[in-house]
Amino acid sequence: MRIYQTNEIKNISLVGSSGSGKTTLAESMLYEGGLVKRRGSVEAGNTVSDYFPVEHEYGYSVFPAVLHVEWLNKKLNFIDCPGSDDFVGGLITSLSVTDTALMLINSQHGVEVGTQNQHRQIDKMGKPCIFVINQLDHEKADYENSIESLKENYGGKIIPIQFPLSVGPSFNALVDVLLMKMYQWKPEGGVPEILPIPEEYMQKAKDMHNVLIEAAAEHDEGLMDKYFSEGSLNEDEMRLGIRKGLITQDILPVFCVCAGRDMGVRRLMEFLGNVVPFVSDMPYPQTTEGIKVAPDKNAPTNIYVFKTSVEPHIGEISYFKVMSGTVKESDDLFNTTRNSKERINQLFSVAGQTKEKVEELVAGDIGATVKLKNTRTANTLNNGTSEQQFNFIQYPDWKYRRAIKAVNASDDAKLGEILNRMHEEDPTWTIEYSKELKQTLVLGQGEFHLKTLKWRIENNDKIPVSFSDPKIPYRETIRKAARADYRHKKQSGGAGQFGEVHLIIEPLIEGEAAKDVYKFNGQEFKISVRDKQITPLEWGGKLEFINSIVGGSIDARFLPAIQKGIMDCMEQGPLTGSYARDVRVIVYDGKMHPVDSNEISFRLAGRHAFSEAFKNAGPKILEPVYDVEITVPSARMGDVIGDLQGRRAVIMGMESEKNMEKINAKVPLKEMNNYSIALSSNTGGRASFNMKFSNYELVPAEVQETLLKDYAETHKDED
Ligand SMILES: Nc1nc2c(ncn2[C@@H]2O[C@H](COP(=O)(O)OP(=O)(O)OP(=O)(O)O)[C@@H](O)[C@H]2O)c(=O)[nH]1
Ligand SMILES: [Mg+2]
Repeated sequence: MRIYQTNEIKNISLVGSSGSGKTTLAESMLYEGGLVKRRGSVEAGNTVSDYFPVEHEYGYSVFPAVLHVEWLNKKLNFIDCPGSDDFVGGLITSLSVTDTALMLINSQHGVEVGTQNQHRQIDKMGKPCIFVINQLDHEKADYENSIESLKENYGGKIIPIQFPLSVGPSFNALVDVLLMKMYQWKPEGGVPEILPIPEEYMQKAKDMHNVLIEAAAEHDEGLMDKYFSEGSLNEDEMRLGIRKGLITQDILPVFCVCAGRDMGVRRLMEFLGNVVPFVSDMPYPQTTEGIKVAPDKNAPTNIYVFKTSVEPHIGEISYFKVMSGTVKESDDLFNTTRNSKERINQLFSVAGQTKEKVEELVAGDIGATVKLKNTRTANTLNNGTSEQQFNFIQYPDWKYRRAIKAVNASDDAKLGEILNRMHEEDPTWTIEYSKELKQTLVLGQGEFHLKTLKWRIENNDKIPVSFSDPKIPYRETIRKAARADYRHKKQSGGAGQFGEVHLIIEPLIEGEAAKDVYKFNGQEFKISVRDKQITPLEWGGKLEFINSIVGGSIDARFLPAIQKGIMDCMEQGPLTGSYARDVRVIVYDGKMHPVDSNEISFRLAGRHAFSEAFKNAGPKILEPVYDVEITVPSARMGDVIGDLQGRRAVIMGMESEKNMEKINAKVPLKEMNNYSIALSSNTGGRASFNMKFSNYELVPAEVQETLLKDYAETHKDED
């Protein structure tokens, strides 16, 4: 294969909501570029992009697929991203290493929630974006509505380059207002016939052409002058102007295709080859130390591994972008992220499952290598002349979590290793072993995201696993002050044990100090603070421990043991065994024995006194509450609110924007367990949400009752 130079390479992400036709378009582009002899289809499970068995089973893309075509003497690298919100990690990764987004719009729906979410991401990352209205042959295709919804969302930046002459099954022609030509296809698509624009469409075409020229002129002073003096621009000038507008994201051009029948695809590729920015046109990426790195093939070699995976027939494979310099076969590189050496044994240019060997790849190009020893996603490798590192991919927070375990306990250790590897493949699969819940949790973006993880483990690693509801990390606290004494005494055989502790506990409230006198059952207890320790707790909240012992009733050396005993109990709260938090403990009296008192006795006395006082101090269970933000089409708002109310949600606000409603709510974590599934079924998959931990709140009385009952039930045998 030819070696492409930096100024011959363009990197493009195929994005758009699920089912808009990215994989189908990729297939048509590869066919037109001569990379495949037959166009496969998603239905038949034989596309170049969707080559993982799990993708065939689901019938849609799960992993971003790296592809390339050679077109007009240029190398167009594509990454076909999965469209579903569940696989947003792949989208973010792909956008990070490409310069342009080709955003497909399903002409049946126009702009969808998925489109909006993805465009927000593109915008945040400052990437040029080209819209492509697809499926124009579909019975329900609606070009006008698609354009309207684009204008509604993105305003005057939307510049249509083409319009179809008819839509639906009869679709076979469009007018291109950049070239001012009509394109027409035979039923099999492919190479179009290029014709003059029919008279009846001429005025519309001219009007759109003028809008395009104005938009193109606006981004370059020279072009503006020319436009004012001559009233027009030639094709090359328009291309230059559009490229500048793309780079600054001021122009969002709109194309028309029918990917399924290979119509409009060649013209789109021509535009990509001629107009879309080269790697060197875009702002240079920065290293972790803020150094901008130009895509210069003569600079020191730096490659950034953006994806690692285990693939059918190949095994471990690492996909990378050459950030600077040139990488050659047999290069010895150094992984600066992990401080280890790597040898590049083979280099490939990739088209899905097909990997074509190449001798070298230059700055700006995307390729793959196999059998690296110790390299993971997001590592930088270089040739030892610099220590630069890149790390520009920021992954979103989780939205859906499940507890996972091996069906056969003997697989547990192996499962741990596999889960770590899965996280390295896709960092949006997060793994947590919770000591508190005694569960291994997998956190991800949605039900299908985690189902895919399960599918991979069961089918690739042959380990049956099961999912269950994750436990909720409840907390316990108290609502009022209480007092308790406890004497620990043991006198069997040799040395005895003796320790007695009198303590008061009360809720620890920020800014409220301990009182001088406490009253219980008419009796007064005077407090004189001799020592105070505030311990921030690992699980949130604090413990304040006050030594108010007078007259040496307990020796100071036993106080740490008492505090330890209290911590034992805080770690396993008396109500449900959950962590306790926000408590003040005042040890004001007790008794020692000159011989039998020791640390263990005071630790036990402290634990029991605390436990008893806790039970009398109006103990309450707290639950984690999350801030949830939901974006939903206005028409489905009622269902979504109704569902939220059934989840004990508190609605904090609503905002409407372009036929969409944004709802902010506080929802207990317990009620969010299957939220992504419910939201999807309430909105036909047209809504999205994100959630972030907010705070702990008291559970309602009836919930507390159920929790106490459940705990008593499961711990019956332990008493
Ligand atoms: N009628 C018609 N159907 C199309 C066209 N393009 C794609 N489709 C169909 O739309 C469905 C989805 O196409 P895909 O190519 O899998 O869509 P995608 O955007 O890759 O979807 P995800 O991988 O889920 O993000 C498939 O059934 C395709 O056959 C088209 O131009 N016309
Ligand atoms: Mg796809």
